[in-house]
This record gives sequence, structure tokens and C-alpha cells, in this order.
Amino acid sequence: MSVKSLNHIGIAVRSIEDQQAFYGDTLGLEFENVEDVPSQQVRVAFFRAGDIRIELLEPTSADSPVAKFIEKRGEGLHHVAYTVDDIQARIAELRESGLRMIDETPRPGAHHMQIAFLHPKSSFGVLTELCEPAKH
Ligand code: CMX
Repeated sequence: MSVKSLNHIGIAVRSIEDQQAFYGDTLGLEFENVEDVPSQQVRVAFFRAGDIRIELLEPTSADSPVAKFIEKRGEGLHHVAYTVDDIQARIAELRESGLRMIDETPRPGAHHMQIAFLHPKSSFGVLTELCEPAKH
């Protein structure tokens, strides 16, 4: 398994609107876009910090994993995401090494990426995401 780079850091928020000025103005990160990710029941806002993105995750339903996270732990750091090639092969490698995947097949994420999460119990308490960017 070899990760290519850090892709983004996910932060769980109750309201993107309430935090937009902090990331965009106070920290001065470049705002990219807001998009709905129905498969994850979230609305996400992206800001660029150099080559890395900060992703604000706002739940769109009470059943969203992010709504449950905020209810249990409050707003804050939610996951770390890495860029990989051939995500299906990477998932197979992780499973073969005995790690528990939340997603055993990739699903569509923001920015037309294919994504898959490892279970935080298999990654020492850090929810970890693999992302394969769309080929242009
Ligand atoms: N980081 C670290 N640990 C987490 C976590 C997170 N983000 N979310 C939950 N956990 C921990 C819980 O605290 C709990 O630990 P304890 O048993 O020690 O209390 C354990 O994981 C299981 O949590 P749970 O509350 O019993 O189960 P949930 O129903 O909340 O599910 C999880 C947890 C990780 C399986 C679920 O949130 C999930 O499937 N996440 C992946 C999808 C996701 O997060 N999507 C949103 C982002 C979308 C995007 O980036 O596009």
C-alpha cells in the first residue's frame, strides 16, 4: 500500500455559513466551492491551503454520520483523507492485512472522486479516507 499524498482534512461543522469567515477571512484560505454529497448526507465546503484542502462537512440529515459525530463529540476534526491510485486494489490490500473497511467498494465523493473509509477502530482512532481523483 502506498499513499501518494495527503488529500484533505475533514472538519465536522453544524453550519458552513457560520464558519466560512473564519477559514476564508481570518485564516485567509482560498474558498473553492460548496457541493452536496448525497451518498454521505453532507454538504461540503472546500478551502485550499497550498496543495491540501480543508473540507467543512455540514450534515444534511439527522441520519448523516456527521450529525451523529457532532451529537456525540461536538464540532471539530473528523477525518484525514489520502490520495491513492487504483482504490479498489488498495481496499483489497487493506482487507488482506486484516483491517476493517467501512466501504468495501468505493463510493462517489466530492470533486468526482471515488472514496472509501477505514473503520476508526482499525486506524487507531483516526477516521481515515482513501480518495482516487477522477481521471481527466
Ligand atoms: N473519528 C474517530 N472515531 C470516530 C469517528 C470519527 N470521525 N466517528 C465515530 N467514531 C468512533 C466512535 O466514537 C465510536 O467509538 P467508541 O466505540 O469508542 O465510542 C466508534 O467510532 C463507533 O462509532 P458509533 O457511534 O458506534 O458508530 P457510528 O454509527 O457513529 O459510525 C462510523 C461511526 C465511523 C462507522 C461512521 O461515522 C461512518 O461510517 N463514517 C464514514 C462515512 C463518513 O464519515 N462520511 C462523512 C464524510 C463524507 C465525505 O468526506 O465526503
